[in-house]
Amino acid sequence: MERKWWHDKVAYQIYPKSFLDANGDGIGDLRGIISRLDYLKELGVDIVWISPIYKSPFVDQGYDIADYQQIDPIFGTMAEFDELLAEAHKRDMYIVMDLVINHCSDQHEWFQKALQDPEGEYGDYFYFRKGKDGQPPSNYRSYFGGSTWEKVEGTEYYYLHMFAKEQPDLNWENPRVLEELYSMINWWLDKGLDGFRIDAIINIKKDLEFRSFPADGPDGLAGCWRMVESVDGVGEMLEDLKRHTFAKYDAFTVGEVFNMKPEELKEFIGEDGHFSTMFDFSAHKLTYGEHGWYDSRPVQFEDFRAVTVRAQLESQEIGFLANIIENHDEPRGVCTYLPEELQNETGAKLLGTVSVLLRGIPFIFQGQEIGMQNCRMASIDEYDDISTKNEYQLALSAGCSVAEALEACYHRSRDNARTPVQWSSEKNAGFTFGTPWLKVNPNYQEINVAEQQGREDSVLNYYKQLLALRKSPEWAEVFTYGRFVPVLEDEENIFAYERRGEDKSALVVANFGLSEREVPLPSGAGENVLLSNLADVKLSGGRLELLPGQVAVLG
Ligand code: TEU
Ligand code: CA
Repeated sequence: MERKWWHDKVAYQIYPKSFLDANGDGIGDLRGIISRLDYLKELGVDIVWISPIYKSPFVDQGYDIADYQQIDPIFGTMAEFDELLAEAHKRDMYIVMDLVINHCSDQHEWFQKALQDPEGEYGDYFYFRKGKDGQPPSNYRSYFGGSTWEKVEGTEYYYLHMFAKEQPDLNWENPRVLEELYSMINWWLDKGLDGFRIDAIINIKKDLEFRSFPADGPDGLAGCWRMVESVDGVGEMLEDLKRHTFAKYDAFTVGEVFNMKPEELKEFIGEDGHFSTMFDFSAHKLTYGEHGWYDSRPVQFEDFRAVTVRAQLESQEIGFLANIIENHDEPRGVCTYLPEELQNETGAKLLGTVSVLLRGIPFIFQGQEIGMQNCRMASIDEYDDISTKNEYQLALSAGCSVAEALEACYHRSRDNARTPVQWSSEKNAGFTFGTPWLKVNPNYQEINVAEQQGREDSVLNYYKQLLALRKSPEWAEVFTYGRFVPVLEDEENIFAYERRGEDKSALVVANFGLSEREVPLPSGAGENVLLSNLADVKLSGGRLELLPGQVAVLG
């Protein structure tokens, strides 16, 4: 496998509104990010992905872009962005922005012009279609609920939006749209940007017949992903995109790809794949309910292990996956993948170790490094997220009580990851001296950066050791290129794997159970303890004893 500059890097996701507010308006900003670059460097981070900071009306928190070449004033200025880029590069760090090009905001100039004349030049930048017998062109349900088709008042036309109605889908069949998007992307890369995280990209290829599907819910609609899954040709679009942009700059790209067919992995992340890497969402998919959040079930350990192992085995001959336990669309990993008894510092370290040492590019979401947790809200009014509001209503109309619907939000809401980063035990967790745009998790008195910086056995200090181990001259080769070999697969509640390099290997053994365990060491395993989340690792006669929630890395 040809070596690439990003293979051995560690990435960190910043959700800018909630990272750090420097000017007291309650919203995180570029100044805040710049002031914490040293913190990230010290943690061991190389690549920083920043969720959208472009000009936006924030209907979907910046994933609705009104101008791709401007920084939204709530975050700062283009000069501050340039400063951020320069400061990152000075520290040998890389900046990756979010590329949201399946759709834009309804406030974008293109869409405003299109609305004035759906049959004109700009109408063709989007998907305007006439309705059928007073009904929308098809029965698709958008990802955020309701029809994907919004009527343009005073005309016969509807436009397509796979997400909110304020996020009209861009017409990727129109060469002028591609020209505009490619030149915008290259404009950022010319500035020195190091790459992109590419949003919802699998949706760009539509079946232009827009056929209806059998309804799959009480609303009489069918999930719009059905249309995406039933059409070929996204690969050609992605190749064209890459050839005209990223490839020319050796940029790093990470795709947000749902609904890919397993046999397409090589096409997506192989040596000449569409992207450098893409997220492994297989564990996250275990949280899906049949109809929505309200009927989702807790993740079972065996399933978590099985899907993670499968993704590792399927990808390792092909390329690199991006490994996550949480992001801005997911609840906190500690609350999702661990039993309640382990939703603590021990558990945060356990989960972090298992995720970070997998084969692939580790992505850490802000706050994960201190073990931040889901946040209870007193009512739906305390939530901000558009998707949460939709799922809440869905739960109520399915017959859930208010308490049940709120409980579902507590487990699944995207806002669980979006509460402000807990920097200290001061007012508002040190996130802002103003009023935070979203509630601060009340547990900030116990869980915060400042406290953890001052305590040797904190989650934060553990993450530093973990990343340092992964990148150490001694072990970087093994953890970057070593094969992933699952071991001890018959042991209940044990997640264990080897990373097998050319001339040495490391072994990760994690006890996700609540009782003490003794397991045999696989033959040939090294007996030096490289890292553990609990002080004592008992190792003798080829057997390893693990306390509940304990993980040990041997080499
Ligand atoms: O997400 C795409 C996506 O399909 C999932 O977000 C999912 O449908 C959603 O989380 C339902 O809970 C990306 C971004 O990550 C997300 O934040 C945006 O809202 C979305 O695209 C639209 O741009
Ligand atoms: Ca601010």
